[in-house]
Amino acid sequence: MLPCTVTLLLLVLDVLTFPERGHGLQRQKSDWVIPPINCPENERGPFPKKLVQIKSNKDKETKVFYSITGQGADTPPVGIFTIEQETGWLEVTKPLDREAMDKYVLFSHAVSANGQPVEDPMEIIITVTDQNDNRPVFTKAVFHGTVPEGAEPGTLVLWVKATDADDAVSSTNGVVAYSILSQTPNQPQPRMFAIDSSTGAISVAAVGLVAQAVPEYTLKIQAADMEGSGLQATATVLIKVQAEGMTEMVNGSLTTHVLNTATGLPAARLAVRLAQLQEPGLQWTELEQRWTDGDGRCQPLLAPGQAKPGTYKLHFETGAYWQGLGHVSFYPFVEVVFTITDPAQKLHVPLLISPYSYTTYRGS
Ligand SMILES: [Ca+2]
Ligand SMILES: [Ca+2]
Repeated sequence: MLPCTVTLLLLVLDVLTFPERGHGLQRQKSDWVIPPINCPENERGPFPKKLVQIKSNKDKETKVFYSITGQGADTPPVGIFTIEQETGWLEVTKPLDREAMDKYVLFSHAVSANGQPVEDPMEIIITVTDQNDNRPVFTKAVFHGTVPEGAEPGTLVLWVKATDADDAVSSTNGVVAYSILSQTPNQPQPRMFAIDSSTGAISVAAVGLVAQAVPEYTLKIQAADMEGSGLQATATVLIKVQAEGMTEMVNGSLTTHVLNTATGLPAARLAVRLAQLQEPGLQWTELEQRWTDGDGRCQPLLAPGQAKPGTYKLHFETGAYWQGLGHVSFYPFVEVVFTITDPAQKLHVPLLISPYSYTTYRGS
């Protein structure tokens, strides 16, 4: 004897049959699962192209006419899917674009010659399967970073990012892997920096960063989808090597300094990043990155005339700083969010830190 929770919906070959109404039993929705119909994007014609044949077993008793409603049928985008009313063949009429719409929910209907429904409407889900038709796109053509000279291997310099519109969940078409293609100059050795292939974090790979010898490195980097074996994009990374104690205190419209209150000394070699809240969608966009020098100061984060009214954020990598001194900090980082209303006014945002506290104030 069959258990009463038997799946009543059948997908045999290319035929999708309306679920039978239970013989006096109340049908429970959980009893039947509609298999999604897969349709690859960018299909070549000729169109219309058959996807699946919808069938009602009532066709043994009466002539059945089929129709569909829903997304892609009678609601926008209208007319992508049609059904042959007498045969029940569901067809796609044009190439699909998964990146525009990855799923369509339709209902199929079956009526007799006098227009009376002979079945309950059946939900049909069409899943658009991915093709690798988008290459990765770097969020910037040129990324800028700064590193203090003498920085130890492992020191984080900056992050790069590339996006890919393809499917990164059920395929690797949208999974980007990063690599460094070249470094100029190749001194003191060719691999001064390394990139994390999955996160895009660029860090110091070798000792020997000396500002006087090489004040700036140019890296050519690559992002490739399919985890590195697919379509490619390239970008440039400029990394300034900041000389020890050489920060010019030119007048800027936004400056900072960091003081270690546990020792009373300036906090040197602490990474500071400036971001601004920008449209679209009010996201934090990183503007600048600096390292504090031996005086706990860095080059102005905004040069005179560069400031615009808006909301800004200074991100201080205090956790890594304390870790470098052999301490554990309660705060993995410190972020100070502030508004600039008068761009002409000089703004100084100092930070005083210990492993267990921090203080900031508006200076000038
Ligand atoms: Ca892709
Ligand atoms: Ca695609």
